[in-house]
This record gives sequence, structure tokens and C-alpha cells, in this order.
Amino acid sequence: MTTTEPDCLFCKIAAGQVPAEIVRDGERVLAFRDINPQAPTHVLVIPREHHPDAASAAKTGSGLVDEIVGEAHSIAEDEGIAGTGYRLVFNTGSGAGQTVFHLHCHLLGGRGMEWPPG
Ligand code: DGP
Repeated sequence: MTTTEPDCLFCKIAAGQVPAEIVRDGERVLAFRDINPQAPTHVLVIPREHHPDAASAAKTGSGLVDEIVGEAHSIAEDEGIAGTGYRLVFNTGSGAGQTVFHLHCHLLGGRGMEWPPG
């Protein structure tokens, strides 16, 4: 059974209650463009099921995080950035900049990237 949180913004996007520019709409995973893009390609890949972050989803052993990473790579291929390289970011915890506590993978690409990140 899919679990959702009524007050969660990304659960609402997954349910179609909040509009977003959807780029993938799968059974367990969906992806949409970030409202405040930090790169020419900036897509968020999320599970439909509510998990506060990647680590808590990984603990379930459901393969969801693997699926999210695979989906991100597939989107990168479609966006034409898989060859040049892209960055995947799972902000985990407010100290790391996480502001939405529903697991999401940032897919960033289409420009040069620096290291270390800010
Ligand atoms: P994080 O800081 O890792 O929790 O990233 C949350 C991202 O979610 C941030 O880059 C902005 C994005 N975001 C916040 N609200 C919305 C929204 O309503 N729609 C979309 N498409 N993205 C949003």
C-alpha cells in the first residue's frame, strides 16, 4: 500500500493536487522540473510513496532508491546530458539544505559543475 502524508508538498504533486511540469510519470516514481532551477536541466525525481529522505527509503529494502537513480540517468539521456555528465544530489537534513522532507533526487546538468558544492 502506498503511504502518503496529507500535508506534504511532494505527495500533493504526486497526487496531481499541486501542478508541476512532469517529465516522468511512473508506477512508483515520478519526476518534475524544479520550480527554482539551478542548471539548464534541474529535475526532481521522487517516489510516490512518502519517505522523509533517501536513507529512510533505502532502509526498507524496496529498491526505490536504485529505481530513482536509474530513472534520473534515463532522464539525463533524454535531456542529452548523460554523455557530458550530470550531478545527482540527495540533500539529507536541514543542515545540508533539505527543505522538503519527501525523498527527492536533484538531477542537475547542462552546465559546468564545481567542486566542492556550496
Ligand atoms: P531541497 O532543498 O533538497 O529540499 O529541494 C527542494 C526543491 O524543491 C527546491 O530545489 C525547490 C523545489 N520546490 C519547492 N517547492 C516546489 C514546487 O511547488 N514545485 C516544484 N516543481 N518544485 C518545488
